[in-house]
Amino acid sequence: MSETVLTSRAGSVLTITLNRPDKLNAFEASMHAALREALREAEAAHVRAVVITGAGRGFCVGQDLGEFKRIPQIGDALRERYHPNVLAIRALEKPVIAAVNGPAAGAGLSLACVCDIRIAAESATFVPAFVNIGLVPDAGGPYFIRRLLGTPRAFEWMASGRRLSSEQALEWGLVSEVVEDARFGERTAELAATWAALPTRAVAMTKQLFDHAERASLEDTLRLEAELQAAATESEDFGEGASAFREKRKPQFRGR
Ligand code: LHQ
Repeated sequence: MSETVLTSRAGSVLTITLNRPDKLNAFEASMHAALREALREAEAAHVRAVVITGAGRGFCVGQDLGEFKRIPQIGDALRERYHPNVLAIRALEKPVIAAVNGPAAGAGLSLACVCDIRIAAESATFVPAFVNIGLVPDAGGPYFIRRLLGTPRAFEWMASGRRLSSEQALEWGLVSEVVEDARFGERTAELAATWAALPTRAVAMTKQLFDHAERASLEDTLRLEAELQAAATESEDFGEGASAFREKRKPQFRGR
């Protein structure tokens, strides 16, 4: 694994750390393949929750602007480098938590918004950045930021490029929680462990249902809901959940 992306595991939680701290973890070519490899590692059955975070004081500030001029075809760079990881995060059958420890800008902001859950350190900032250099949002941002905020707010923010504080991000529902910087690592680990203890297949199928509902009719959503509920009832975790309810005890889910 390239050292621009690190992975570490604690119990059932895999943490993926973007690791170019002197550039606030801006994306350069090799990082995409390394992130793809880390996301493959996350597919293992023993991984039940994934955290994506940044090394040092940044989360990720998007495309490395130093490398930008050496990219011959921007469209191809998006299609070949960025898009596969957007799709891999959505296809991952477990919750993916963006632990936004510092500035999230451009495609780094998009990356946070592609994830299932966002938690922010108090000092984190959210910067659309694209328009500030005459570009349009990319790397999944238009889809996921609009989905999170609704069109009027998403458009006003993305097209004006202004920096959002963690407090404003919480107020807007862009993040679910803001934590003081000193406690951020500890709280992220605690939150990830909570997600990892849930019935992973039910969480994954909920993710699938919600993604599907974005672009499907009511009839199609009802069809998929019935199909996935039938699959959920066959999971070991459903057996455990139902038994634990009857026996008035806390369920011990195993993610299968
Ligand atoms: C950086 C970067 C950076 C390199 C900070 N690159 N070094 C486009 C085209 C192609 C394909 C795919 O996608 C895209 C989409 C994009 O992602 S376009 C948007 C690219 N990102 C930006 O435009 C963000 C630019 N950065 C900033 O506006 C600021 O750095 C923010 C507001 C994020 C943080 O500000 P500060 O906390 O004040 O930090 P800083 O500006 O002092 O940055 C620290 C260092 O990181 C600094 O290097 P230095 O050697 O001077 O210490 C920056 O040059 C470097 N850095 N962003 N994207």
